[in-house]
Amino acid sequence: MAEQAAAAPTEPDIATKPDAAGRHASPTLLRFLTCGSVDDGKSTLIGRMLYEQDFILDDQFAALERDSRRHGTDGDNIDYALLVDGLQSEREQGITIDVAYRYFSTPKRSFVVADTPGHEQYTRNMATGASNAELAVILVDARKGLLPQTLRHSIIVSLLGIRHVVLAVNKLDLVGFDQAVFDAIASDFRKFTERLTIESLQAIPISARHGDNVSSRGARTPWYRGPHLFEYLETVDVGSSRVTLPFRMAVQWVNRPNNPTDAKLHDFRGLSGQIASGIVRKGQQVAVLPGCIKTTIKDIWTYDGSLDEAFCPQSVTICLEHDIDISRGDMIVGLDLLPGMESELRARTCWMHTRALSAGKKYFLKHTTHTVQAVAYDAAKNVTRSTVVTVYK
Ligand SMILES: Nc1nc2c(ncn2[C@@H]2O[C@H](COP(=O)(O)OP(=O)(O)OP(=O)(O)O)[C@@H](O)[C@H]2O)c(=O)[nH]1
Ligand SMILES: [Mg+2]
Repeated sequence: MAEQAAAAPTEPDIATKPDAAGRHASPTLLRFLTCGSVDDGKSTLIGRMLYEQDFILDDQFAALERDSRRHGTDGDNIDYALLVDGLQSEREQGITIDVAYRYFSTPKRSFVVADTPGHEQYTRNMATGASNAELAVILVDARKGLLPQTLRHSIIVSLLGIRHVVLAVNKLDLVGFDQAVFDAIASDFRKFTERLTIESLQAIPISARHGDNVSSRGARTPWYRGPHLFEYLETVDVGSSRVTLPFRMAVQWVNRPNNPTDAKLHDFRGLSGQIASGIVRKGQQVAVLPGCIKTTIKDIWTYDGSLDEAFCPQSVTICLEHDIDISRGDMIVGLDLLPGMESELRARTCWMHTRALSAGKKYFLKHTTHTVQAVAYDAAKNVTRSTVVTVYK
């Protein structure tokens, strides 16, 4: 192993920039989704939030007024769902089909929200929207309570590792802002989630159409003393538990600018990726898996320059003391608690295909930034639906 000779670059463009999905190094970024059963008011809620926080430009609002007259479901009033339901067939049917992503920032936090469809037929689109989120806003129509699709979405949320949930009990205007209705739904939901892995749950009574408890406290729910939805989303802590875990970062890209006109950039070799858990510091000893080669962190770069330390979920470019052979999919880990490495694993899966996972079949398995071939087999014939997947590198 040769020592890396190059000096660190000073140009900011060497470090990770926000990607196409808006992910960047800001620790205040919150990625969340809205989900729940069909027509619970998910799109209306997102549209209302964007409107109330002044994220709608004048010309967008004029288009919204026009579209509401044409496609709206609220008489002559503004139909806020049309801000997210942009597809022709979505507008014709008044439902969401595809996931719509919206990006917005307040002085306290940046948000990426995925508005997902409630219709059972589009459950896989909901799971796609959930796959990158840290928090789920699960909506419930106060008149209907928990429906099978509410529970299905809640299970998917938990399966995909989302640990923070807001239960938004919506359309309270249609039940006279009755506290008893809210309390009963919140209590049913708490009971249901005892079986799921959820770290924080906040129930909020709202009316997405009229704005109660969305961006300000609703006068019509004096019995509710908790935060309104926006206040909660701006302050909820979703990252801390992963920060306390051992350091793990899958290499997404070996960053070699090979810029012949700049001596500093010419020999630069950094490893870019998003920190999945823990904290990493300059001078820290790490191992690179799967070879378990030990080395030291020489430098940590972000778009804003060099850092002494970085933590999850920041996206960074790491330089190592030693010039180790590393490629996309390798993992840089702290030495304190090395992850186990297995070629066989047992997993609880969220299966999207109409044909079930079947023993003996070969599949592609995506492991962090790496795709490998795997074969499924029955772990024990007497255990129904239990399948083990063997992974080949
Ligand atoms: N009265 C009342 N109506 C609401 C409220 N929120 C939403 N609605 C209405 O409920 C209907 C469905 O709203 P959407 O926002 O499209 O529901 P959704 O959950 O996005 O629906 P899918 O994406 O198709 O699952 C629309 O007519 C809304 O105007 C509310 O708080 N009160
Ligand atoms: Mg919708």
